[in-house]
Amino acid sequence: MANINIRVQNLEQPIDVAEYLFRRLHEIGVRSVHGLPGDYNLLALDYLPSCGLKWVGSVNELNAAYAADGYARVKKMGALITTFGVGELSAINGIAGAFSEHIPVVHIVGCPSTISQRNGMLLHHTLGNGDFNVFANMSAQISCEVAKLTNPAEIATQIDHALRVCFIRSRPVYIMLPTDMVECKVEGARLKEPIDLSEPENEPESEAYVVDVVLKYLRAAKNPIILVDACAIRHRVLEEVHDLIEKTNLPVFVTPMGKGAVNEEHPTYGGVYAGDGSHPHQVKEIVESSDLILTIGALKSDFNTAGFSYRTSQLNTIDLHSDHCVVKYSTYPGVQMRGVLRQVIKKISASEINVQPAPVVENEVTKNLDPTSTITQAWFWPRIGEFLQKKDIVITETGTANFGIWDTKFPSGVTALSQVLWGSIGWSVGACQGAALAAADDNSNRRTILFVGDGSFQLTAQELSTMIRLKLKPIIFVICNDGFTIERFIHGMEAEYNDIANWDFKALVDVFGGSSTAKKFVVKSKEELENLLTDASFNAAECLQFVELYMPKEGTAGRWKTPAQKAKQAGRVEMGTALDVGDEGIWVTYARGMKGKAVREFKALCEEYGEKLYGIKPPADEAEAKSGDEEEDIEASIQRELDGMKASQKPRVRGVFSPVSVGIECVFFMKTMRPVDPCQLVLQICKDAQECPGPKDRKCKYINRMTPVVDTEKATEKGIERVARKVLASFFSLNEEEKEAEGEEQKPVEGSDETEEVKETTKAVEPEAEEKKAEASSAFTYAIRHTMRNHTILKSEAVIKLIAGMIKPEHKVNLRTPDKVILVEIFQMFCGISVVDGKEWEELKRYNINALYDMTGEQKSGGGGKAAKTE
Ligand SMILES: Cc1ncc(C[n+]2csc(CCOP(=O)(O)OP(=O)(O)O)c2C)c(N)n1
Ligand SMILES: [Mg+2]
Repeated sequence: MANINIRVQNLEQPIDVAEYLFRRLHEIGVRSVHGLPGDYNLLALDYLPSCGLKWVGSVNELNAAYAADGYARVKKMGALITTFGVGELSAINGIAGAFSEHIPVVHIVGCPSTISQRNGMLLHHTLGNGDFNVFANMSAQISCEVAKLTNPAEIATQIDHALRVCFIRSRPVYIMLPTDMVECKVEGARLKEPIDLSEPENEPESEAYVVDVVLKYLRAAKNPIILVDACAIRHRVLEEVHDLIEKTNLPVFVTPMGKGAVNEEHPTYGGVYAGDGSHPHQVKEIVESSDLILTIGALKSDFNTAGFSYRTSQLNTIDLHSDHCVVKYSTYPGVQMRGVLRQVIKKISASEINVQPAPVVENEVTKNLDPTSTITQAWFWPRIGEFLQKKDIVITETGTANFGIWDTKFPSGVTALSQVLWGSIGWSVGACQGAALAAADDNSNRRTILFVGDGSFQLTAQELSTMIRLKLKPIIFVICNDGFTIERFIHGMEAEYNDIANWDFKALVDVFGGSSTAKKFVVKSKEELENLLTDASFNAAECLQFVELYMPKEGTAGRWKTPAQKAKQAGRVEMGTALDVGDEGIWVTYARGMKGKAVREFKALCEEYGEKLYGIKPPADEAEAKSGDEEEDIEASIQRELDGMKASQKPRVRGVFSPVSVGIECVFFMKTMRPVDPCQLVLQICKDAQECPGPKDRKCKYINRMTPVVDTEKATEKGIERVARKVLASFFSLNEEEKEAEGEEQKPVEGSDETEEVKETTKAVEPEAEEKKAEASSAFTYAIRHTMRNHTILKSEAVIKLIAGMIKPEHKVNLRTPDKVILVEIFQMFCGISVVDGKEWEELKRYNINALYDMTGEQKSGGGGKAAKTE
């Protein structure tokens, strides 16, 4: 004590620790502090009002942490006070989210006195083991600074340092405030000096060097672009970003986490780049073909890149970060983006660089309008773009909302909040409270608009109570779609675990005390939504407005899929790697270099015909992928959805079509399962292709020839004989035993297939031989068409001989107009066989769908015309 008194006497202007801390927070811009009281923090809370801080009594610590996060995203910083152990651990998910997402939140934990700690007392809210550091140690992992305020002589410095680090690194800090330190004196005179939140300047030479390199590449590039990401927002370089855009006129794109970073009304704004999930769709091509992508504050997480579907090269990329820069493959540690950007802006002029136009971005409301009254995701998000006003604060929750918002073009000045990286559902409700409060604390009339899924809302619904209590006026859209739609798309479309309890959501407004102050709406159709969105008083947002908004459980009338999901499917082709004895299916050749697209389009085609011919409902998630096709006609998609609903009663058949990669270019095998008959399937696909009226009606673009096989065996003599015997038996009279073909020559015909490895030969017949067998003229004539890929053991001739030798001589070989064609596909050690109608096979361009689509009308109707292109 004596020590402390001596120390206090030396203080110019002694003030209490709590006051010092809170006045610093106030100085930085914090006006409201979230949290819950507890006996370890009560004393500190008494200081809040006199320091100009409002206390937000939250409903629980998790919500409080989310709210502090939302608050910090709108103001400079957020603050949260919890109590030791029980309170702080409830907040930890929210703080982890802030750490992950680079949000400056100060977490102050009221904890037992230093004396109790020193004596290891058995106190409430401890683990009973005398360890008072255990929770701080947990938080250390998710904080960029841990300040344990135990020595008054150091506390003021500790506080200033923690707050500075919090701001500069834009991440949470953890401050442990023991009860006996709250009233300890620290030097208040320090408060005369503003807290130093200035970023350290770059070392001038390194900065100048990086700037030179950046300028050199910018000037040399043919089609440079700017890509703005989350850390540009978090590390506060948006002013520089806008100056750069103004100065250069370069096309500028944002990532999903960068949404709201740039003025989307700026003429050079080109949309959202998220790899395969980009919007508008041209963005992908523009960004990926750019020879210089200047990324600012990149955060390339899975959802932010639509499942890592970026196809950009580091060789064409300059990455500017808050603490380093990367130019192509050279990293410059310690060089921060702000300094570099300022210099580049100063030194560059638009006339020195090549500026390509950016695509026009619009809210595509009309394009996504369909004739139903259902509110579809595809229509909703662009429509919201028209509803939004300048400077609105828009919060979207993990779920369909977070993806849907990619399609919303913002008016200028919109701040967008989302938790794309951490993705803890329920966050948005707390964040909405914090964001709305931040706007109110700024005395601004910015509207705060929340889009949250019904599932997520259930996690943190009580925060509505705080919003009502604080008289905040957010507009809350709860997207009611019977549960976890986004999860359904990932897995378990109909699974019980993706269902939720059926709440009367709007009734919560009354439950939480808003019956006289808040408005409630239920919106189930486009018309109702239109009426609401165009209602002047709704737009004025003068009180809390709660909208129950109904959308279909499966997303929409089959037309919408999250961009990330689309991207995931576009990028991923799940292929088996093994063929097996007994396999049935279709060998498919495709255009070189188009494997992914070819496999996807063929799978979709198979599923379409699987449904049409055999009533097989495609696996739910993949059915959706197909329905996400933008070109699909709306009525057809609605019809399919209705059919799907009817068919959902029937047991689902999964995996009827599974592509197998065989490791060689231009060919794969599509395994099929009963009841699918590969021959019938291919025949129908080809017949339809033959009827196809024009190029825009083509069902596929990358597929060439399809060869059905109805059984597979080992490609040994014995194996081939076994499979041939099984397959041929229904068409031909077969010799009892393996016999050599009589006097028939084999000769190669018509060159090779697309792959170099392929040798294709057809059995040819001498006219005399034909005559000799004339007595069996009523029996099918045949030809053998075989393809060998990566097989070195058997020779073509031997295979032909083997098969032909099994067929009784009454069946004549006929190369030109065979009744039946025996198709033999040998790949490595497997041999697959089928028998198809010779005339149809020829007419259908030997099942080359590409050739069929290329046929002229005349050719289709059997006329001469120019020869159709074959493989
Ligand atoms: C705390 C937490 N628990 C679980 C999840 C897994 N999860 C991610 S999205 C989601 C469903 C969201 O459903 P909803 O809010 O109804 O949105 P919808 O997709 O239906 O629009 C779930 C359960 C999560 N991200 N965070
Ligand atoms: Mg939902």
